[in-house]
Amino acid sequence: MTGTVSSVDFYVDGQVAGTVTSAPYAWRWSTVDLPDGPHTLRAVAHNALGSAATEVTLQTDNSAPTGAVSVPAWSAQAQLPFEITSADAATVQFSNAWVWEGEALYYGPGTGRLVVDADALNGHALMGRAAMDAAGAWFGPFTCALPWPASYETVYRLKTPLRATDVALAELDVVDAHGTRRYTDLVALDASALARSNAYDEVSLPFDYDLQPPTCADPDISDGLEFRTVYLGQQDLYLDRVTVYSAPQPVQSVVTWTVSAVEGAQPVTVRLRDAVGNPLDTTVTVHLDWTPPRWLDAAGRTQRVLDVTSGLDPTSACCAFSADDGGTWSDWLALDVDGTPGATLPVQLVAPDPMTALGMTAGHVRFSVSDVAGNVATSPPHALAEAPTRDILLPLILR
Ligand SMILES: [Ca+2]
Ligand SMILES: [Ca+2]
Repeated sequence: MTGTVSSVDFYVDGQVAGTVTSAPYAWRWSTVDLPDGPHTLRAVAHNALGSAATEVTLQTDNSAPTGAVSVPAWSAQAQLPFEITSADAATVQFSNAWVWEGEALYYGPGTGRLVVDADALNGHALMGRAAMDAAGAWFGPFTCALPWPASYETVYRLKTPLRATDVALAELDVVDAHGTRRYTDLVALDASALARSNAYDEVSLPFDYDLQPPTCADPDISDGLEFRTVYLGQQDLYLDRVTVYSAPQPVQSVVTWTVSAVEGAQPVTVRLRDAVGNPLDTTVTVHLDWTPPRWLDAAGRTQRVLDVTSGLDPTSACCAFSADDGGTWSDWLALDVDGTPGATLPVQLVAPDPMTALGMTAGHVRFSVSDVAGNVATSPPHALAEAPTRDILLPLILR
């Protein structure tokens, strides 16, 4: 068709879904409210001479994948296996609780305010109001928590009242060193980039975090990573939270992931995505313990022991005897220990009489026990009987 295009009509399954009257005649189709399956999209361009149409058929899939994730109850290492069961997930991503609430980020004076919002995942958001709040930056958190070098995806959870085209909402970027080092372009966010009016949607910014230095060297200087939102003041905008995930990797039945090196319990969010990107988030609790059980007091054939993190595994308790002051040792002998696995209070181990158990005369005993995470502790040897104290006889002096 020749001549200047004056408008383009877009039809979804035969129904008018949008009209664009200015170049470049781009229209962003939100498929979120369509049922999964095939749909036709027809574009009709008009000019003074008439019209011309083009039509495509597209499959929509707005359903999250199904899947389940499990981790060992306890691990002695921060790198551990995640078992993933899913028929339709294509990729997997992890977030070691890398979540920053919008309402907890910094914002320039007058650029926004904290609001209660039932649509926000935690009930609170940072909001900029059109014509009331000034355009300006929402910034921070200056985090140094992300391991490097590694690739990530920053996910902004945003909402605006009206999914209109040609309404500039915000500009997003990822920076550190107070904005002097950039990890993404400045991404212009149009109101039509969100899938629905007045509902939260996610906007993703992938980035490569190649080098942390020279940032994060001085704990008194906040120069770590920022996930910035420049609010443009044209239309109301809500920021619920920013979540950082690892870059997508192919789903396998077992995927190894390194969690934060912190003993005890921590949440890890696992995001499965299907082939077109629909996400399913599952948060599992990972427990780390790399400290072996601690030996307390010992006397004769008894020894007390404690593990405060994962707790003791009583079935692992054993002892060994030595008849030559610790030069050589008997085989380990399993002990019968009362107590439930995971006990985090002191437990007393009692060795049997070495003559009864092994037919040997022994002078020393030592113990071994594991915690539930599998860390093994072996006690120092100690004498089975204290050397007899010599009675001291004092002369009785009569006067
Ligand atoms: Ca929030
Ligand atoms: Ca332990």
